[in-house]
Amino acid sequence: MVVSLFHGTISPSACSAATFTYPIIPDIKFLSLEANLVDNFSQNVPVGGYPNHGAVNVTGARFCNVSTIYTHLGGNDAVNVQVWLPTDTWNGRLQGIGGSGWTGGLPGPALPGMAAAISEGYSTYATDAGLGLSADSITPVSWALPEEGKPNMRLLQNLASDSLYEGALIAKNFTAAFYAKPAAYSYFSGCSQGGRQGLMLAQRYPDVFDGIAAGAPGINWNPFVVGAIYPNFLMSLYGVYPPSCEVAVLTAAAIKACDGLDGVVDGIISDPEACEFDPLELVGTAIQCPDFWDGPRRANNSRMWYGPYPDAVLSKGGSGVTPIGTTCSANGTCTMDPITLFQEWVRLFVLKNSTADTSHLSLAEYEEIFDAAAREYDSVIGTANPDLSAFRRAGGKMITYHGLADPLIPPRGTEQYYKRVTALDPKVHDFYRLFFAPGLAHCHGGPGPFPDTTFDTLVRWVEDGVAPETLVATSVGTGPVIKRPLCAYPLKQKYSKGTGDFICAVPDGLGAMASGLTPTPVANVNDEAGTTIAPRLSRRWMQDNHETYDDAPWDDDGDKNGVISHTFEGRLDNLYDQEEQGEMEESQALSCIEVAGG
Ligand SMILES: [Ca+2]
Repeated sequence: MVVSLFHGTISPSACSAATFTYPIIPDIKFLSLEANLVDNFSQNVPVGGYPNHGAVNVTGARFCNVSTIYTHLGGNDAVNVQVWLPTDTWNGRLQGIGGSGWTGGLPGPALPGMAAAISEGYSTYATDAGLGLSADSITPVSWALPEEGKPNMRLLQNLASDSLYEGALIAKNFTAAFYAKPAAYSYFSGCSQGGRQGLMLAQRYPDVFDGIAAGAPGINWNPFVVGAIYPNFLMSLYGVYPPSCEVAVLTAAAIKACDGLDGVVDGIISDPEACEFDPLELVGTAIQCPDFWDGPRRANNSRMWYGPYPDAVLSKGGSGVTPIGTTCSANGTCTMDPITLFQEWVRLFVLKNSTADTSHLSLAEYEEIFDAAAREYDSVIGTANPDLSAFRRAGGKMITYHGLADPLIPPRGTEQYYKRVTALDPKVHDFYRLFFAPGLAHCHGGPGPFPDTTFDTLVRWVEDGVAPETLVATSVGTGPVIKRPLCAYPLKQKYSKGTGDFICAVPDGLGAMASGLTPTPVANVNDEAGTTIAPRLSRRWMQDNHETYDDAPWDDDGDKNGVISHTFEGRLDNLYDQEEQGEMEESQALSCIEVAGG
């Protein structure tokens, strides 16, 4: 719980439409406003309901629910925004809650998060982006294609970007009116679609929020979405529809093969990059899973996008969100359950045809869809602009975490984006940090620890200037509680055999040289009792791994103690693995190597 920056209570009678005035936003016409006092409100918000936080039990909350509807001039849309304002416990801050799946926030996904936010004293808001209060989070079919051949670009643009700025302005305006004082700090919190919204805010509306928590972000929209139907494409291409038990066996075999690579067998692959499990050794040639893990490739074998890491659960999940979904009859015949969440993007937006059959594509057709999606929609919803300089200048801070066992949004896409941001701004860690979460599924779930401290860590960064070296994460579920610190990328979790501790270590190779982060080992918390063991120097890790200090060229601060005391000012940044990046970045990397050599 944060320190309150507002003291006093607001009379319930202030919860009246007369209290609020509309902000001036170009090209917008407000249609209605309602203010209703909600009293004695209770809700049990589980993990996942309040993005970037843990579970919260809301009891007896009182707040003013301000609902407004506006339209874009000539847009023929109706955007719903709800702003919730606690009457007695406002902490002086605003926390916007993002959406998930195909929704902007309202009606469903944001409501638990809003409830939890008011219980912690935040004023909060969410938008439906104009998609309608009955919009489905798994499919955009209710709004995407009102007329064959003509996707609803107004609503797509609302979802992609416009509603983010507008909703924030409305929420700030209503907050200031209700308390007769503007919010001292404004935050945005989301995961998945909500994570993408956070990145879009940083990229396009850089001065709206002081802090953004953007988990497992659906950025790189076109390659990731079209890439996500690749398993469906492969299944139909090869005519192989593996039952879920078969896929589960593959996943389990991959975990078994690679679990120990991080130094401890605990069911979690902390270093999936090192995992070279080959399922063909196990099951024969009919299974195409290695292609899927690798991600889609063109006919000439060049990479289109990334697949998930091998410990991602592919065969189970809700209807329409399972990467390798099949339904099998009693006689053993299996058919495909398409991953609706992403197939509809192809059908309704890329092909613009509500009856298009995407179940039997050739590789050439798949490539054309992939390229067409990028051509037409990257500028709308790509959310991959690496230039965050305006966000930095505005003083913003941002944290992204991403589960390494995410089956829906490949963490390697987020890593690639972060590398691209770093290439433009070697000191990105000053304002934007990325934390990978081993064993964590999409946003939450899975055996790996979940960083329920993300949002509060962000608040400390924004308000107290405490930049997070690690994110404390705790597993959720039925097994023993595992608590581990997640490491700021490019540092990696590494298990130290000598002590039984996980530390944040510089990965092999030159990648971390200019990270700007000190690879100070962090506490082990492998945790029955929650005991925290004192941090120790990374010297220890290096000794354990039989490396000499001379092998640590990044440790150039004079004492060769394995600790970077200052950064290289970014001159080595582009020595990252450039394999999958474009020509421009390769040439940048070459010039950087020359600088380093000189
Ligand atoms: Ca392990």
